[in-house]
Amino acid sequence: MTGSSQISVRRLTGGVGAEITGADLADIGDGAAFENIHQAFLDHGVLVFRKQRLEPDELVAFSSRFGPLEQHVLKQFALPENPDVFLVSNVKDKGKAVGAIRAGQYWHTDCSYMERPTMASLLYALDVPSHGGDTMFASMVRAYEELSDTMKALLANLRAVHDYTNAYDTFFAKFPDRPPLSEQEKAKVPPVEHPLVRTHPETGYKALFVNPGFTRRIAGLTEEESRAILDFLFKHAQQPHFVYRHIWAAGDLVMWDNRATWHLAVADYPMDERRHLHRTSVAGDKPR
Ligand SMILES: O=C(O)CCC(=O)C(=O)O
Ligand SMILES: [Fe+2]
Repeated sequence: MTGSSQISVRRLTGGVGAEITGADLADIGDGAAFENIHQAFLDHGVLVFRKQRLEPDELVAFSSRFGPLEQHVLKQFALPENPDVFLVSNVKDKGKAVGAIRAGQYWHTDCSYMERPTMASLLYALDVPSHGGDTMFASMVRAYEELSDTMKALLANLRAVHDYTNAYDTFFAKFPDRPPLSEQEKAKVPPVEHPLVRTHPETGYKALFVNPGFTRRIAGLTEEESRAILDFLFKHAQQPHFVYRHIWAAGDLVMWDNRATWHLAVADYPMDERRHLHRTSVAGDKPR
C-alpha cells in the first residue's frame, strides 16, 4: 500500500485523543495522508494508531516528518544502532535494565525541564504485559479552559521553574532501583523557567504548562504560595473528563503533543513480564 490518503479520525474521549485508521506508518507516502495526520495531531493532542509494523528506521522516518528529532539526556538507553530511538523498557539484560525504568510514572510533559521542551513524542509498543501498564493522557488545553477568568488572569503573568531533578527528589526517591543522575547528566539539565500558561504556536490555544514531575515552584512567590497554587492546578488538571487512558497492544503507536497534554505511565503490571517500547522525540521550541 503506498501512502493511502483515506485515513479516518475517531475521537476517543471528550477530553483528549483520537484513533486514526487506514494509515500504514511505515509507508505514509507523499499524498494527503500525512497532512491529515498532522491536522488530527493538532486537533486532538494524542493520536493512536493500531496494528503497525515499524522497524526502528521506519519509526524514525515517520517521526521526522514532524520535525527534527532530539536525543534524551540518558544516552545509555538509546538503541546502539539507532540513537534517535530511546528504549522505554523494564527488560533486563544480565541483571541490567536496557531502558529507562519507571519512566514517566508521574504526570508530566516530556522534557519540560529543557529550554526547548520536546514538541512531540512517539511511543511504539513491541512487548506489552498481560494486563496493566496503560498510559494516561490529560488535556492541558481543556484544563486551562475550565479555570475561572479570575484564576486565568492571576496565572497570566506567572513563570514556573522546571527541573529534571524534581522527579528524582520526589518520585524516584521512593525507588532505589532507578539509578540517580550523574553529575555530568545533571550539568546538562540545569533548572529553567517557562511561562505557567503557554500559547500553542500552531493552534493558538492556551494550555497549562506546569506538571507534577518537573515543576519545582512558581517564580516570585513564597514556597507556601507556590505549593498551594501548584497543588490546586495539579489536582484540577487530572480530572477524569480531561483524560484518555490507553490500554496497549503490541503494534500500537501512540503519539502526543507535549505543548497541549500531560501523560503518566501506570505502574500496575507484573514486573516479570516484558513491557518494551521504542520511543522517538521531535524537538520543540521555547514556550511562550
Ligand atoms: O511508559 C510509558 O507509558 C510512558 C513513558 C513516558 O513517559 C515517555 O515515554 O515519555
Ligand atoms: Fe514521558
